Amino acid sequence: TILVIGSSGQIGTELVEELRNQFGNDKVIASDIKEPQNVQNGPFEVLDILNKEQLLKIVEKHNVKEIYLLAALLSATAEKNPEFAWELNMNSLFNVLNLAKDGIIKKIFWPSSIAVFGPTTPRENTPQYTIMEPSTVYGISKQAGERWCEYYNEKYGVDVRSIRYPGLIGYKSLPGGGTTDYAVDIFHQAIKHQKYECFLNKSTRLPMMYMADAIKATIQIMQAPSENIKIRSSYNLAGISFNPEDISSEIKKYIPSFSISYKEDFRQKIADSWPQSIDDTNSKKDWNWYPEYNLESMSADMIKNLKNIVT
Ligand code: VAH
Repeated sequence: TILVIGSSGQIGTELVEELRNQFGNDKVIASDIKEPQNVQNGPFEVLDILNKEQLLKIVEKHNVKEIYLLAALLSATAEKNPEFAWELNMNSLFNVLNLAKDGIIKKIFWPSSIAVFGPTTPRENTPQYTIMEPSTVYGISKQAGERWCEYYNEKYGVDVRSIRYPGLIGYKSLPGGGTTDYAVDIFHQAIKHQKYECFLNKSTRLPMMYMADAIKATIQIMQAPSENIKIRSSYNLAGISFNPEDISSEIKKYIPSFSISYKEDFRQKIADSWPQSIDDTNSKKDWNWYPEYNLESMSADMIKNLKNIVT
């Protein structure tokens, strides 16, 4: 059985759906800190990931062998609450890693992020191995988490797998508290109001990815034979790189009256500390990763689907 922690979040929502398609509704336990709003088509448990006893109870009750740990504070929210971000992002990981160390579960997925990189990292085609001096609390927690994943793998043989996600864009769920959130919100506002005020300036180019690709990568890395997963910190993963101006021209193809304006806030500084594009050669080589969506096909799919949802 698989347990998804943080199942109501941006990634969790789509991941639970896809895992249930592939493995069956009853094989995937969704869990989050609160009871979900929408109807669930499979088992759900309320879980505060900082509560070890509650976690163990759920794992034993459902005979969970695999955990996807998606509960975290994202970059922007973490800057507003650094201490809690550190507590949540780190202790959630320890709680799950320790279950594997004790032999109770067999496999872990833990998401890292391009936020592990910082202002001193080469920004174009950022390599797998490079300078990493993250300047955000979120980035520091992801960087530390990567070191711990590798450590638990080396020391205790824990089978933990991880991806450094870029900004993720999807129509089924909303991001909560990240710096790349604009790239989802812009589609919603374009369809609703034909205009968008962007909190990043027009030339802020960042690595992004369509959610379908991200979910594919996540399940693919978890399905790969263990010996193929040579990197036990976290894999670079690349999709699309664009700035607000690029995406706004793309949206104008479908919504000609769309207009974008710019008003930078504190998130500009976070974005400026991150890479613009990523080299993901190792993911391609080790577990056959390839992305399917580019800016054009991603935007077309977002608009087609969101038009039916957003009114
Ligand atoms: C954030 N979406 O903006 C996240 C992400 C690439 C950054 O990890 O915080």
